[in-house]
Amino acid sequence: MLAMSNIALRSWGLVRDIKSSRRLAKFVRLTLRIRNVLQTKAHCFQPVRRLTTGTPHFGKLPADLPYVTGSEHWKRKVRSVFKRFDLNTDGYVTGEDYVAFGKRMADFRNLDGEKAKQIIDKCLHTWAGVAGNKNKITEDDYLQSIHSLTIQCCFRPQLYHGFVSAEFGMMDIDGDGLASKDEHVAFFHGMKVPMQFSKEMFVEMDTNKDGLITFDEFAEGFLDFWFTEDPNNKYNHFYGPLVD
Ligand SMILES: [Ca+2]
Ligand SMILES: [Ca+2]
Repeated sequence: MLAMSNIALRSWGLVRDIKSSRRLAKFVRLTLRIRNVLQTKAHCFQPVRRLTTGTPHFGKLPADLPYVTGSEHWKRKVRSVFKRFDLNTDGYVTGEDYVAFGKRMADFRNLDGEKAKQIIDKCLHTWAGVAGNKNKITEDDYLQSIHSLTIQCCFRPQLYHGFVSAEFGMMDIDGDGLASKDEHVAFFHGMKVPMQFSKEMFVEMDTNKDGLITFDEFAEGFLDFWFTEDPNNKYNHFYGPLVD
């Protein structure tokens, strides 16, 4: 699983050549809709069973999600995430920011030693997938790279094994396959988002109202945040309130 995640994360890679992605995107834009029709769900759907507590059941599959036009609202969401993870507010997202994010989560849960290290390691694992061979990412790079990736047909089927799993893994601090309210608060605290916003988003994400967030529920919110452009989507605050 880890190897699969690493492969998928590298392929998500915000680090890859943006110019190449743009050239590819011109071709992909023409073929994406055709491919989405031709792809069966069985081909696209590769659930991360280790992270689920029952039969995986996603409301939407990555290939079902609409083409991302890159609207102003969508850009605002992406810029908001960038600012959340630029914890030292120096204008770059770096490994240092992800370490700080992990430390903030560990401190919030009063964890130190090996347990804190495990959290930070998971954050650095996610950073490695984001960064690839770069050591820092600007806001514009982040925006352009993510948009290029969202319109690549080969990227969507890999999502569950890559970024969704990695981000859920960061939130699921104790690794039991579920995100509790406390873990969600810690995740928001890691990004310097006040607790009240965690409570509001948790209610939205916990669709079966059992007080826990499954991988399925997390994935639904994640996919809606990154692949939809509705200003009224209930997951717009998936990473806290949007910045101006
Ligand atoms: Ca930074
Ligand atoms: Ca957990």
